[in-house]
Formats: sequence, structure tokens, C-alpha cells
Amino acid sequence: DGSREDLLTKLRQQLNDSRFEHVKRVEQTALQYADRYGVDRERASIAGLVHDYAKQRPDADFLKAISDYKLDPDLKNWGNAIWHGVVGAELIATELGITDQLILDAVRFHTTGNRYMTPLAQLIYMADYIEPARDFDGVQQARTLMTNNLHAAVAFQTKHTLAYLIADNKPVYPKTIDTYNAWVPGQD
Ligand code: DGI
Ligand code: FE
Ligand code: FE
Ligand code: FE
Repeated sequence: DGSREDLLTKLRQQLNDSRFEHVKRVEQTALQYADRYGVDRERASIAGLVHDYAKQRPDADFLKAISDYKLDPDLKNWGNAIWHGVVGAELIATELGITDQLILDAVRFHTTGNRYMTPLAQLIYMADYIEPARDFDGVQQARTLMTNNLHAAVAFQTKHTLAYLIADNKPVYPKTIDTYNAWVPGQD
């Protein structure tokens, strides 16, 4: 409809071709599973489209936003991988006029996950991971889990992303570890 077309126009101005195609695939993947997990289709569409809205912004924009929106100053020690979701949500609210906190939280948590994620946030976290162009060891297993167990799929991504970061000597954002502790270990 008209609002989706307006959003696509704004996204096209912010994103290169391959990322613009990626966000449309994330939207379609989210819609594919929305009914299965009781997620509102309109929210799934919007959140899928905007989740990487800020990914191509210069570092200076994020550093300014961390100050302007009084976000945790420790964020300044991180980089685009963390900022485009956590800080990007603030830019989306201001620049796209999106006020729905469910959508903004889904964007906020799409990279690191979070201890508390709504079904919408879980869906976007997973759709970004398994969209059809993703090709990595384990993606097929993640897609299979996604057909009938959203919690298991979130746990799978969380575990594998943390393992990948550690194997590559990458810094782990504390929220990523908190997500792991909330979603992965068993009860015993
Ligand atoms: O923006 P996309 O590429 O579509 O996907 P994304 O926002 O899920 O970003 C994925 C990247 O973010 C992936 O390369 C792993 C990285 N990442 C996730 N958690 C952390 C992280 N990078 C660091 N350094 N620390 C984290 O805790
Ligand atoms: Fe992203
Ligand atoms: Fe992701
Ligand atoms: Fe993405």
C-alpha cells in the first residue's frame, strides 16, 4: 500500500542496492512466519524493512545520536555492528516517524538479541539470519528449527553467533552474552 511505498522510497535513499534487496528479503521471510508465531503482519513488514535502516550511516551520526538521546555512554566504545540496531532504532523513530515500540525494539535487538524479546523481535532476529540469500554452515538447520520452534531457533542463532565471535577473536558486546545466558543454557 501507500505507506509501504513511502517507506521503500526512504530506504532506497539510505541503502545500497544489495542491502535494499536484503531488507526486502528479511521482510518477506518475516511475513512467511508471521502467522505461524502470531505476529502482526503489518509490524513484521515494517520491522523487516527498516531493521538495517541505519547500517550505512557514518560513525559520526551514531556518536552524535548516543549523546543526543542520552544512551549508555559505553556504546561509544563499540562500532557500526552494534550501533546500527541499538542506536539505529532512535534514528528510525526520529527520521521515519515510527513510534511503535514493538517495532523499535525489534530493530534495537536484531543484532545482539535481548533477554526479553517479543515474538516480533524474535521473528526479525531470525528472519535476518535465515533470509534466502544467507549461506553459512548451519543456516539450513536454523531454517528447519524455524518451521516449528521459534525459541529453539533463537537459541540456535544466539549460540552460533557467540561461538563465531569467539572463534574470530571478536569483541562480544555484553548484551550478546546476556542474550546467550537467557536463551541457551538448560535448567540444570
Ligand atoms: O546487519 P546484518 O549484516 O544484516 O546482520 P546483523 O545486524 O545481525 O549483524 C550481524 C553481524 O553483527 C555479524 O557479523 C555478527 C555481528 N555481531 C553480533 N553480535 C555481536 C557482533 N559483533 C560484535 N563485535 N559483537 C557482538 O556482540
Ligand atoms: Fe543488521
Ligand atoms: Fe542478524
Ligand atoms: Fe540485516
